[in-house]
Amino acid sequence: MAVIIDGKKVAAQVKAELKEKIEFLKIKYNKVPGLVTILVGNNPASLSYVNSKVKACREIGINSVFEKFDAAITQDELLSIIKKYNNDENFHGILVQLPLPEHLKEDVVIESINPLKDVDGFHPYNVGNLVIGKDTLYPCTPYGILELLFRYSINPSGKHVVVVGRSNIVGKPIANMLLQKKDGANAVVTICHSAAKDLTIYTKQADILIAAIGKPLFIKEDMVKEGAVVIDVGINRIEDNTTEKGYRIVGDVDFENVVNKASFITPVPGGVGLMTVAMLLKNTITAFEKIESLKN
Ligand code: BQF
Repeated sequence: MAVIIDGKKVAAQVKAELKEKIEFLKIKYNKVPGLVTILVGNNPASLSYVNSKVKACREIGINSVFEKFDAAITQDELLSIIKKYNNDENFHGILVQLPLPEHLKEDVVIESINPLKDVDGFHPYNVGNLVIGKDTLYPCTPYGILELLFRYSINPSGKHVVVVGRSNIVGKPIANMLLQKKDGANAVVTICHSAAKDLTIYTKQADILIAAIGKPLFIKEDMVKEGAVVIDVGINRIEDNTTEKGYRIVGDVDFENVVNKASFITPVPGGVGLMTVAMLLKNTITAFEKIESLKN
């Protein structure tokens, strides 16, 4: 039976530390970090993510503003809102909740954010810095995975990490972060994805398996090496008539069976997702400190 990694506990711990840090920053700078979260449209999942981010900010003392726009907002209108916040000294983080409606160009919108305020770490400037191993604003979900490993004393150095999935939000950045010759990283990394003829060939070799493929319960027991660390990044809705809502959320890993084979495993919900939000708070504080330090 694996140790079940408690994302709720670790996220609460991180948030408590960040709250103290903000108390200190308040004394040092006589101001607090500010984050604006921009939501376009009415996607219910996005709305619930944004609400939990705003709530988490307020819990720890980040000044949080929520800007909600109709799905019909034009690209130019959205860009001018971002420009306003790029130039507003009270805001150190700008988060545009993804996905955006079809008519808005995600890449153009992301590139319009001041890279110093890009708390999602999606701007090509920050992506480039991540790849070459410079300190930067890291994408929140991969950053949260590294934090979970660290807090459970799981040292990736010299281990074989297999990442299943190649998204710009999870797969590519986590692979690059774990590859760096740094404390908390220094792994041998394989990235594989849905086009593989037989994914099991790869997944079976993982000391640390990161599932970010977006398919419910895809990683089965026979795809996992005995004693592997299994990190489940998936958030999938599957039909379940026994629940009130008619669905439930499951990960990319067949938890019920894989739990018997792994040494550590993250649950869904209650695993990586909560760390995503905690690391957004951390990035907002990092952006604040960087921006303030540039003023001297
Ligand atoms: C949990 C996200 C896909 C697309 C856009 C806790 C979150 C999720 C799950 C959360 C996510 C996923 C977020 C749990 C933010 C993570 O207990 O399992 C928290 O709020 N997330 C997002 O903002 O945009 C997404 C996934």
